[in-house]
Amino acid sequence: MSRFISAMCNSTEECKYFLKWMRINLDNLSRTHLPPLWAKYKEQCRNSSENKELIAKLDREISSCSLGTEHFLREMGQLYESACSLPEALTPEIKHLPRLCVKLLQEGFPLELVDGDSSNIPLEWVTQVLKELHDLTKNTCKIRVISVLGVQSTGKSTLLNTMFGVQFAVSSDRCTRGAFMLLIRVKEDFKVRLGCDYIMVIDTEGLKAPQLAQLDDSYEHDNELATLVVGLSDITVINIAMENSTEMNDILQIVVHAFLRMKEVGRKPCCQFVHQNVADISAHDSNMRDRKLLLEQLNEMTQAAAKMEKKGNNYTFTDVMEYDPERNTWYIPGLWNGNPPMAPVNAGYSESVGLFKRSVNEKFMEQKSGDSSAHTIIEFLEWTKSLWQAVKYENFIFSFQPCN
Ligand SMILES: Nc1nc2c(ncn2[C@@H]2O[C@H](COP(=O)(O)OP(=O)(O)OP(=O)(O)O)[C@@H](O)[C@H]2O)c(=O)[nH]1
Ligand SMILES: [Mg+2]
Repeated sequence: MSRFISAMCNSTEECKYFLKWMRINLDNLSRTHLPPLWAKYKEQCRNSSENKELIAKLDREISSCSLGTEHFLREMGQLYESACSLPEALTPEIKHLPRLCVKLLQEGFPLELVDGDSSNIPLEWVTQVLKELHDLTKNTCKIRVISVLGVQSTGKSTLLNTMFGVQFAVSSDRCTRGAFMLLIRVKEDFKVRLGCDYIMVIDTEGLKAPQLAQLDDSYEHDNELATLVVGLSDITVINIAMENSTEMNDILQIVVHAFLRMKEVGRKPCCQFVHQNVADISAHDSNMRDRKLLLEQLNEMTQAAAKMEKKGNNYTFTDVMEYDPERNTWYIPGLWNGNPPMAPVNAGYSESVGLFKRSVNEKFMEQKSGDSSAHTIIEFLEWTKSLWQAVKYENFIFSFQPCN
Protein backbone atom coordinates (compact mmCIF):
# COMPACT_ATOMS: atom_id res chain seq x y z
CA MET A 1 0.00 0.00 0.00
CA SER A 2 2.78 2.45 0.81
CA ARG A 3 4.29 1.87 -2.64
CA PHE A 4 0.88 2.29 -4.21
CA ILE A 5 0.28 5.54 -2.33
CA SER A 6 3.69 6.94 -3.19
CA ALA A 7 2.99 6.15 -6.86
CA MET A 8 -0.29 8.06 -6.51
CA CYS A 9 1.63 11.12 -5.31
CA ASN A 10 3.33 11.46 -8.71
CA SER A 11 2.11 13.77 -11.44
CA THR A 12 -1.34 13.05 -12.86
CA GLU A 13 0.11 11.79 -16.13
CA GLU A 14 2.39 9.31 -14.34
CA CYS A 15 -0.46 8.18 -12.11
CA LYS A 16 -2.56 7.42 -15.15
CA TYR A 17 0.13 5.27 -16.70
CA PHE A 18 0.83 3.58 -13.40
CA LEU A 19 -2.81 2.65 -12.89
CA LYS A 20 -3.25 1.47 -16.47
CA TRP A 21 -0.21 -0.81 -16.23
CA MET A 22 -1.19 -2.03 -12.83
CA ARG A 23 -4.62 -2.90 -14.13
CA ILE A 24 -3.21 -4.79 -17.11
CA ASN A 25 -0.83 -6.76 -14.89
CA LEU A 26 -3.48 -7.56 -12.32
CA ASP A 27 -5.84 -8.71 -15.08
CA ASN A 28 -3.08 -10.96 -16.39
CA LEU A 29 -2.67 -12.42 -12.93
CA SER A 30 -6.40 -13.08 -12.65
CA ARG A 31 -6.38 -14.65 -16.08
CA THR A 32 -3.80 -17.23 -14.98
CA HIS A 33 -5.36 -17.95 -11.61
CA LEU A 34 -9.06 -17.91 -12.31
CA PRO A 35 -9.60 -20.54 -15.05
CA PRO A 36 -8.29 -23.52 -12.99
CA LEU A 37 -10.48 -22.43 -10.07
CA TRP A 38 -13.51 -22.12 -12.33
CA ALA A 39 -12.79 -25.56 -13.79
CA LYS A 40 -12.65 -27.06 -10.28
CA TYR A 41 -15.81 -25.23 -9.32
CA LYS A 42 -17.68 -26.54 -12.33
CA GLU A 43 -16.47 -30.06 -11.71
CA GLN A 44 -17.57 -29.98 -8.08
CA CYS A 45 -20.96 -28.63 -9.07
CA ARG A 46 -21.36 -31.37 -11.66
CA ASN A 47 -20.16 -34.22 -9.44
CA SER A 48 -22.42 -33.76 -6.50
CA SER A 49 -24.50 -31.13 -4.91
CA GLU A 50 -23.49 -32.37 -1.45
CA ASN A 51 -20.06 -30.81 -1.59
CA LYS A 52 -21.51 -27.53 -0.46
CA GLU A 53 -18.63 -26.63 1.82
CA LEU A 54 -16.02 -27.19 -0.84
CA ILE A 55 -18.08 -25.26 -3.36
CA ALA A 56 -18.44 -22.37 -0.95
CA LYS A 57 -14.69 -22.44 -0.32
CA LEU A 58 -13.98 -22.37 -4.04
CA ASP A 59 -16.45 -19.54 -4.40
CA ARG A 60 -14.58 -17.53 -1.79
CA GLU A 61 -11.28 -18.32 -3.47
CA ILE A 62 -12.65 -17.13 -6.80
CA SER A 63 -13.82 -13.82 -5.38
CA SER A 64 -10.57 -13.21 -3.51
CA CYS A 65 -8.63 -14.06 -6.65
CA SER A 66 -10.03 -11.15 -8.58
CA LEU A 67 -7.82 -8.33 -7.45
CA GLY A 68 -8.15 -5.01 -9.24
CA THR A 69 -6.93 -1.44 -8.80
CA GLU A 70 -10.30 -0.70 -7.17
CA HIS A 71 -9.24 -2.84 -4.20
CA PHE A 72 -6.15 -0.69 -3.66
CA LEU A 73 -8.26 2.46 -3.80
CA ARG A 74 -10.68 0.86 -1.34
CA GLU A 75 -7.77 0.12 0.97
CA MET A 76 -6.80 3.78 0.82
CA GLY A 77 -10.31 4.62 1.96
CA GLN A 78 -10.16 2.09 4.77
CA LEU A 79 -6.83 3.46 5.99
CA TYR A 80 -8.45 6.87 6.12
CA GLU A 81 -11.60 5.56 7.85
CA SER A 82 -9.64 3.76 10.53
CA ALA A 83 -7.39 6.78 11.10
CA CYS A 84 -10.50 8.92 11.61
CA SER A 85 -11.52 6.82 14.58
CA LEU A 86 -8.06 7.30 16.12
CA PRO A 87 -7.35 11.03 15.82
CA GLU A 88 -3.64 10.61 16.65
CA ALA A 89 -3.36 8.38 13.56
CA LEU A 90 -4.53 11.18 11.27
CA THR A 91 -1.04 12.03 10.08
CA PRO A 92 -0.49 14.54 7.25
CA GLU A 93 0.10 11.61 4.84
CA ILE A 94 -3.24 10.06 5.72
CA LYS A 95 -4.99 13.43 5.56
CA HIS A 96 -3.64 13.81 2.05
CA LEU A 97 -5.30 10.59 0.79
CA PRO A 98 -8.70 12.10 -0.12
CA ARG A 99 -6.95 14.70 -2.29
CA LEU A 100 -5.13 11.93 -4.17
CA CYS A 101 -8.43 10.25 -4.78
CA VAL A 102 -10.05 13.47 -6.02
CA LYS A 103 -7.24 13.79 -8.55
CA LEU A 104 -8.13 10.35 -9.91
CA LEU A 105 -11.85 11.08 -9.82
CA GLN A 106 -11.32 14.21 -11.89
CA GLU A 107 -9.34 12.17 -14.38
CA GLY A 108 -12.26 9.81 -14.84
CA PHE A 109 -11.27 6.89 -12.61
CA PRO A 110 -14.14 5.23 -10.75
CA LEU A 111 -14.44 5.59 -6.98
CA GLU A 112 -16.18 2.95 -4.92
CA LEU A 113 -19.35 4.40 -3.41
CA VAL A 114 -20.67 1.18 -1.86
CA ASP A 115 -18.02 -1.29 -0.70
CA GLY A 116 -18.57 -4.46 -2.72
CA ASP A 117 -17.62 -6.83 0.09
CA SER A 118 -19.21 -5.26 3.13
CA SER A 119 -22.12 -3.53 1.30
CA ASN A 120 -21.41 -0.41 3.24
CA ILE A 121 -20.62 3.18 2.32
CA PRO A 122 -17.32 4.33 3.83
CA LEU A 123 -18.97 7.56 4.92
CA GLU A 124 -15.95 9.43 6.35
CA TRP A 125 -13.94 8.69 3.26
CA VAL A 126 -16.63 9.52 0.70
CA THR A 127 -17.52 12.68 2.64
CA GLN A 128 -13.94 13.91 2.69
CA VAL A 129 -13.34 13.07 -0.97
CA LEU A 130 -16.49 14.87 -2.10
CA LYS A 131 -15.75 17.86 0.14
CA GLU A 132 -12.28 18.16 -1.37
CA LEU A 133 -13.83 17.95 -4.81
CA HIS A 134 -16.33 20.64 -3.86
CA ASP A 135 -13.48 22.91 -2.69
CA LEU A 136 -11.37 22.23 -5.75
CA THR A 137 -14.23 23.09 -8.08
CA LYS A 138 -14.76 26.44 -6.34
CA ASN A 139 -17.95 25.38 -4.54
CA THR A 140 -20.21 26.10 -7.48
CA CYS A 141 -19.95 22.89 -9.42
CA LYS A 142 -23.27 21.24 -10.32
CA ILE A 143 -23.80 17.59 -11.11
CA ARG A 144 -26.43 15.38 -12.71
CA VAL A 145 -26.51 11.72 -11.84
CA ILE A 146 -27.22 8.74 -14.08
CA SER A 147 -27.08 5.15 -12.88
CA VAL A 148 -27.77 1.65 -14.11
CA LEU A 149 -29.59 -1.26 -12.45
CA GLY A 150 -30.19 -4.79 -13.67
CA VAL A 151 -29.56 -8.50 -13.32
CA GLN A 152 -25.98 -9.73 -13.10
CA SER A 153 -23.90 -9.94 -16.28
CA THR A 154 -26.43 -8.31 -18.56
CA GLY A 155 -23.97 -5.79 -19.98
CA LYS A 156 -24.58 -2.85 -17.61
CA SER A 157 -20.95 -1.79 -17.38
CA THR A 158 -20.51 -2.31 -21.14
CA LEU A 159 -23.50 -0.07 -21.79
CA LEU A 160 -22.11 2.75 -19.63
CA ASN A 161 -18.66 2.35 -21.15
CA THR A 162 -20.08 2.62 -24.65
CA MET A 163 -22.27 5.58 -23.76
CA PHE A 164 -19.66 7.68 -22.02
CA GLY A 165 -16.32 6.31 -23.21
CA VAL A 166 -15.37 5.33 -19.66
CA GLN A 167 -13.74 2.21 -18.30
CA PHE A 168 -15.81 0.48 -15.69
CA ALA A 169 -14.45 -3.03 -15.16
CA VAL A 170 -16.06 -5.36 -17.67
CA SER A 171 -15.52 -9.06 -17.80
CA SER A 172 -17.53 -12.20 -17.60
CA ASP A 173 -15.11 -13.56 -14.97
CA ARG A 174 -14.99 -10.54 -12.74
CA CYS A 175 -18.28 -8.99 -11.82
CA THR A 176 -18.93 -5.49 -10.57
CA ARG A 177 -19.41 -5.58 -6.80
CA GLY A 178 -20.99 -2.74 -4.83
CA ALA A 179 -21.41 0.56 -6.66
CA PHE A 180 -18.88 2.80 -8.35
CA MET A 181 -19.19 6.45 -9.24
CA LEU A 182 -17.29 8.30 -11.88
CA LEU A 183 -17.29 11.92 -13.02
CA ILE A 184 -17.44 13.16 -16.58
CA ARG A 185 -16.56 16.77 -17.18
CA VAL A 186 -19.09 18.52 -19.43
CA LYS A 187 -17.59 20.60 -22.26
CA GLU A 188 -17.58 24.34 -21.67
CA ASP A 189 -20.02 25.16 -24.51
CA PHE A 190 -22.43 22.39 -23.44
CA LYS A 191 -22.57 23.30 -19.74
CA VAL A 192 -25.27 25.95 -20.06
CA ARG A 193 -27.47 23.76 -22.24
CA LEU A 194 -27.12 20.75 -20.00
CA GLY A 195 -27.34 22.77 -16.82
CA CYS A 196 -24.45 21.07 -15.05
CA ASP A 197 -20.65 20.94 -14.92
CA TYR A 198 -20.22 17.22 -14.39
CA ILE A 199 -22.23 14.10 -15.07
CA MET A 200 -21.87 11.51 -12.37
CA VAL A 201 -22.21 7.95 -13.65
CA ILE A 202 -22.97 5.19 -11.13
CA ASP A 203 -22.37 1.57 -12.05
CA THR A 204 -23.83 -1.06 -9.75
CA GLU A 205 -23.40 -4.72 -9.11
CA GLY A 206 -25.89 -7.07 -10.69
CA LEU A 207 -29.02 -7.68 -8.69
CA LYS A 208 -30.02 -11.30 -8.08
CA ALA A 209 -26.37 -12.37 -8.01
CA PRO A 210 -26.13 -16.18 -7.77
CA GLN A 211 -23.34 -15.90 -5.16
CA LEU A 212 -25.62 -13.94 -2.89
CA ALA A 213 -28.80 -15.85 -3.65
CA GLN A 214 -27.90 -18.51 -1.05
CA LEU A 215 -27.88 -15.90 1.68
CA ASP A 216 -31.16 -15.35 3.49
CA ASP A 217 -30.90 -11.58 3.31
CA SER A 218 -29.88 -11.31 -0.34
CA TYR A 219 -33.19 -9.64 -1.24
CA GLU A 220 -32.52 -7.05 1.44
CA HIS A 221 -29.14 -6.34 -0.05
CA ASP A 222 -30.70 -5.87 -3.50
CA ASN A 223 -33.44 -3.65 -2.07
CA GLU A 224 -30.95 -1.45 -0.28
CA LEU A 225 -28.76 -1.02 -3.31
CA ALA A 226 -31.67 -0.37 -5.68
CA THR A 227 -33.23 2.17 -3.31
CA LEU A 228 -29.99 4.03 -2.78
CA VAL A 229 -29.14 4.15 -6.47
CA VAL A 230 -32.61 5.12 -7.62
CA GLY A 231 -32.78 7.77 -4.91
CA LEU A 232 -29.48 9.33 -5.87
CA SER A 233 -30.09 9.45 -9.61
CA ASP A 234 -31.71 11.96 -11.92
CA ILE A 235 -32.03 9.14 -14.45
CA THR A 236 -31.94 5.42 -13.67
CA VAL A 237 -31.36 3.02 -16.53
CA ILE A 238 -33.08 -0.32 -15.97
CA ASN A 239 -31.09 -2.75 -18.04
CA ILE A 240 -32.96 -5.85 -19.16
CA ALA A 241 -31.40 -8.63 -21.22
CA MET A 242 -34.04 -10.30 -23.34
CA GLU A 243 -32.83 -13.80 -22.54
CA ASN A 244 -33.43 -13.49 -18.83
CA SER A 245 -36.65 -11.57 -18.83
CA THR A 246 -37.99 -13.98 -16.23
CA GLU A 247 -35.64 -12.31 -13.77
CA MET A 248 -37.13 -8.99 -14.79
CA ASN A 249 -40.16 -9.30 -12.54
CA ASP A 250 -38.04 -9.54 -9.43
CA ILE A 251 -36.00 -6.52 -10.37
CA LEU A 252 -39.08 -4.51 -11.16
CA GLN A 253 -40.66 -5.37 -7.84
CA ILE A 254 -37.55 -4.19 -6.07
CA VAL A 255 -37.47 -1.02 -8.13
CA VAL A 256 -41.16 -0.25 -7.69
CA HIS A 257 -40.80 -0.53 -3.92
CA ALA A 258 -37.80 1.75 -4.08
CA PHE A 259 -39.69 4.27 -6.22
CA LEU A 260 -42.65 4.18 -3.88
CA ARG A 261 -40.31 5.07 -1.08
CA MET A 262 -38.91 7.91 -3.16
CA LYS A 263 -42.36 9.39 -3.54
CA GLU A 264 -42.56 9.39 0.21
CA VAL A 265 -39.47 11.60 0.39
CA GLY A 266 -40.74 13.94 -2.31
CA ARG A 267 -38.65 12.76 -5.24
CA LYS A 268 -39.94 11.47 -8.53
CA PRO A 269 -37.06 9.91 -10.39
CA CYS A 270 -36.91 9.24 -14.09
CA CYS A 271 -36.49 5.75 -15.39
CA GLN A 272 -35.36 4.46 -18.78
CA PHE A 273 -35.88 0.82 -19.73
CA VAL A 274 -33.19 -0.59 -21.98
CA HIS A 275 -33.87 -4.00 -23.50
CA GLN A 276 -30.61 -5.51 -24.69
CA ASN A 277 -29.91 -8.23 -27.25
CA VAL A 278 -32.93 -7.44 -29.39
CA ALA A 279 -32.14 -8.79 -32.83
CA ASP A 280 -34.92 -7.17 -34.81
CA ILE A 281 -34.48 -3.56 -35.82
CA SER A 282 -38.24 -2.96 -35.95
CA ALA A 283 -38.50 -4.04 -32.34
CA HIS A 284 -39.83 -0.69 -31.18
CA ASP A 285 -42.93 -0.95 -33.36
CA SER A 286 -43.57 -4.64 -33.00
CA ASN A 287 -43.13 -4.52 -29.25
CA MET A 288 -45.81 -1.91 -28.70
CA ARG A 289 -48.03 -4.54 -27.17
CA ASP A 290 -45.22 -5.62 -24.88
CA ARG A 291 -44.73 -2.08 -23.68
CA LYS A 292 -48.42 -1.83 -22.87
CA LEU A 293 -48.19 -5.12 -21.03
CA LEU A 294 -45.10 -3.96 -19.18
CA LEU A 295 -46.88 -0.82 -18.05
CA GLU A 296 -49.88 -2.87 -16.91
CA GLN A 297 -47.53 -5.13 -15.01
CA LEU A 298 -45.76 -2.15 -13.47
CA ASN A 299 -49.10 -0.68 -12.44
CA GLU A 300 -50.14 -3.95 -10.82
CA MET A 301 -46.85 -4.16 -8.98
CA THR A 302 -47.14 -0.58 -7.80
CA GLN A 303 -50.62 -1.26 -6.48
CA ALA A 304 -49.46 -4.42 -4.73
CA ALA A 305 -46.48 -2.56 -3.31
CA ALA A 306 -48.69 0.34 -2.21
CA LYS A 307 -51.02 -2.10 -0.48
CA MET A 308 -48.09 -3.78 1.26
CA GLU A 309 -46.87 -0.44 2.46
CA LYS A 310 -50.43 0.55 3.45
CA LYS A 311 -50.68 3.51 1.13
CA GLY A 312 -54.08 2.84 -0.44
CA ASN A 313 -55.16 1.40 -3.77
CA ASN A 314 -55.02 4.28 -6.18
CA TYR A 315 -51.43 4.15 -7.18
CA THR A 316 -50.15 3.75 -10.71
CA PHE A 317 -46.55 3.43 -11.77
CA THR A 318 -46.47 6.89 -13.33
CA ASP A 319 -47.62 8.41 -10.01
CA VAL A 320 -44.46 7.14 -8.44
CA MET A 321 -42.04 7.90 -11.20
CA GLU A 322 -41.60 9.62 -14.51
CA TYR A 323 -42.14 7.05 -17.23
CA ASP A 324 -43.50 7.30 -20.73
CA PRO A 325 -43.63 3.83 -22.35
CA GLU A 326 -43.02 5.27 -25.82
CA ARG A 327 -40.15 7.58 -25.03
CA ASN A 328 -38.49 5.77 -22.16
CA THR A 329 -38.16 2.29 -23.66
CA TRP A 330 -35.15 1.38 -25.76
CA TYR A 331 -34.23 -1.70 -27.75
CA ILE A 332 -30.55 -2.38 -28.33
CA PRO A 333 -29.15 -5.20 -30.47
CA GLY A 334 -26.48 -7.62 -29.18
CA LEU A 335 -22.92 -6.44 -28.71
CA TRP A 336 -21.21 -9.17 -30.70
CA ASN A 337 -21.65 -10.32 -34.28
CA GLY A 338 -21.22 -14.00 -33.52
CA ASN A 339 -19.42 -15.64 -30.63
CA PRO A 340 -16.68 -13.82 -28.73
CA PRO A 341 -13.69 -13.61 -28.33
CA MET A 342 -12.99 -13.44 -32.09
CA ALA A 343 -16.37 -12.04 -33.12
CA PRO A 344 -16.48 -8.44 -34.36
CA VAL A 345 -18.42 -5.84 -32.42
CA ASN A 346 -21.84 -5.16 -33.85
CA ALA A 347 -22.00 -1.59 -35.22
CA GLY A 348 -25.77 -1.57 -34.60
CA TYR A 349 -25.04 -1.79 -30.88
CA SER A 350 -23.01 1.43 -30.82
CA GLU A 351 -25.52 3.20 -33.06
CA SER A 352 -28.46 2.37 -30.80
CA VAL A 353 -26.47 3.24 -27.70
CA GLY A 354 -25.54 6.57 -29.36
CA LEU A 355 -29.21 7.35 -29.92
CA PHE A 356 -30.02 6.37 -26.37
CA LYS A 357 -27.29 8.67 -25.08
CA ARG A 358 -28.70 11.55 -27.09
CA SER A 359 -32.09 11.01 -25.50
CA VAL A 360 -30.46 10.97 -22.05
CA ASN A 361 -28.87 14.35 -22.78
CA GLU A 362 -32.24 15.67 -23.93
CA LYS A 363 -33.80 14.42 -20.71
CA PHE A 364 -31.16 16.28 -18.71
CA MET A 365 -31.97 19.44 -20.68
CA GLU A 366 -35.69 18.93 -20.02
CA GLN A 367 -34.96 18.50 -16.32
CA LYS A 368 -33.01 21.75 -16.43
CA SER A 369 -35.90 23.67 -17.94
CA GLY A 370 -38.32 21.96 -15.56
CA ASP A 371 -38.21 22.48 -11.83
CA SER A 372 -35.47 19.99 -11.13
CA SER A 373 -32.16 21.81 -11.01
CA ALA A 374 -28.81 20.06 -10.80
CA HIS A 375 -27.30 19.55 -7.34
CA THR A 376 -24.06 20.83 -5.97
CA ILE A 377 -21.62 18.21 -4.77
CA ILE A 378 -22.36 19.03 -1.15
CA GLU A 379 -26.10 18.65 -1.71
CA PHE A 380 -25.44 15.28 -3.34
CA LEU A 381 -23.29 14.29 -0.37
CA GLU A 382 -25.89 15.29 2.20
CA TRP A 383 -28.59 13.48 0.26
CA THR A 384 -26.41 10.35 0.03
CA LYS A 385 -25.84 10.39 3.76
CA SER A 386 -29.46 10.81 4.73
CA LEU A 387 -30.65 8.26 2.19
CA TRP A 388 -28.08 5.73 3.39
CA GLN A 389 -29.04 6.36 6.99
CA ALA A 390 -32.69 5.77 6.09
CA VAL A 391 -31.94 2.67 4.01
CA LYS A 392 -29.62 1.06 6.51
CA TYR A 393 -30.87 2.03 9.93
CA GLU A 394 -34.37 3.47 9.86
CA ASN A 395 -36.29 0.56 8.48
CA PHE A 396 -36.80 2.50 5.28
CA ILE A 397 -36.79 -0.71 3.29
CA PHE A 398 -40.00 -2.60 3.79
CA SER A 399 -39.17 -6.18 4.65
CA PHE A 400 -40.33 -7.40 1.31
CA GLN A 401 -39.28 -10.56 -0.44
CA PRO A 402 -39.83 -11.11 -4.19
CA CYS A 403 -42.24 -14.00 -4.69
CA ASN A 404 -40.09 -16.11 -7.05
N1 LIG B 1 -23.80 -11.37 -26.18
C1 LIG B 1 -23.69 -10.19 -25.55
N2 LIG B 1 -22.73 -10.07 -24.65
C2 LIG B 1 -22.61 -8.89 -24.02
C3 LIG B 1 -23.47 -7.79 -24.27
N3 LIG B 1 -23.11 -6.76 -23.49
C4 LIG B 1 -22.05 -7.20 -22.77
N4 LIG B 1 -21.74 -8.47 -23.10
C5 LIG B 1 -20.65 -9.28 -22.55
O1 LIG B 1 -21.11 -9.77 -21.30
C6 LIG B 1 -20.05 -9.79 -20.36
C7 LIG B 1 -20.46 -9.04 -19.10
O2 LIG B 1 -20.66 -7.69 -19.40
P1 LIG B 1 -20.65 -6.57 -18.27
O3 LIG B 1 -20.82 -5.26 -18.96
O4 LIG B 1 -19.50 -6.74 -17.35
O5 LIG B 1 -21.98 -6.94 -17.51
P2 LIG B 1 -22.51 -6.35 -16.15
O6 LIG B 1 -24.00 -6.34 -16.23
O7 LIG B 1 -21.84 -5.07 -15.83
O8 LIG B 1 -22.06 -7.49 -15.15
P3 LIG B 1 -22.02 -7.39 -13.54
O9 LIG B 1 -21.33 -6.13 -13.21
O10 LIG B 1 -21.26 -8.60 -13.16
O11 LIG B 1 -23.42 -7.46 -13.05
C8 LIG B 1 -18.84 -9.16 -21.05
O12 LIG B 1 -17.96 -10.20 -21.43
C9 LIG B 1 -19.42 -8.45 -22.25
O13 LIG B 1 -18.53 -8.44 -23.34
C10 LIG B 1 -24.50 -7.98 -25.25
O14 LIG B 1 -25.29 -7.10 -25.55
N5 LIG B 1 -24.55 -9.20 -25.86
MG1 LIG C 1 -20.71 -4.50 -14.24
